[in-house]
Amino acid sequence: MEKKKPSFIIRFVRWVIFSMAGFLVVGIFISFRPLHSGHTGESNCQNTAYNLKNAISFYFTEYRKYPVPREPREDVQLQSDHVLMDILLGSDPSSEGPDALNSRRIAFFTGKQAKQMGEGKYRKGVVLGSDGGGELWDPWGNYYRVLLDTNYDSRVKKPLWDQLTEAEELPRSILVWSAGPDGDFETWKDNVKTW
Ligand SMILES: [Ca+2]
Ligand SMILES: [Ca+2]
Repeated sequence: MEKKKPSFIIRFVRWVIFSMAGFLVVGIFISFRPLHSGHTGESNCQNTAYNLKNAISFYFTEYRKYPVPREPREDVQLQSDHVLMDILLGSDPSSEGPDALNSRRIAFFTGKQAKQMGEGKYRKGVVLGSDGGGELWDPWGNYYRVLLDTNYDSRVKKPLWDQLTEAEELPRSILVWSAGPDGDFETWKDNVKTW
């Protein structure tokens, strides 16, 4: 006896069910696919480095100087620890005295809260203290480094690890960089920088 062919409706319903199952499998695969953490970390790091640079620019616009205790004769290198960040977060401990560096207590920098890494380290954001001061950490548990044109000649020495150009000086006023995923400032290929 000849086998009866399934009707068009049944074939259509089967086709719809198989297609939906296919989409479901693809959707599950995409949603559970691990994110490339290195890449997302680098773009977060780049954005944060520019935010820090902009915060220092806003500070300069407000106070017509850089956030350092005394005007040095040389350019000054800092890192995103309490010394710099307390000032930029509007919580400078000397804000009342004559040496105040942010007497208007303006928060020039705002950022997401950092995540704990253990051993006193944090990553990807700001750790606020009880006094409102804080520290800024990169996505791999290190501070950002900052070089400021505090002798006001509109240029800064290029960090030695940067081998992309032969120039010894850069026509910049503020440099911000991170050691990158390997946590080593000397290995320049993975470093994240604002110039
Ligand atoms: Ca300079
Ligand atoms: Ca590095």
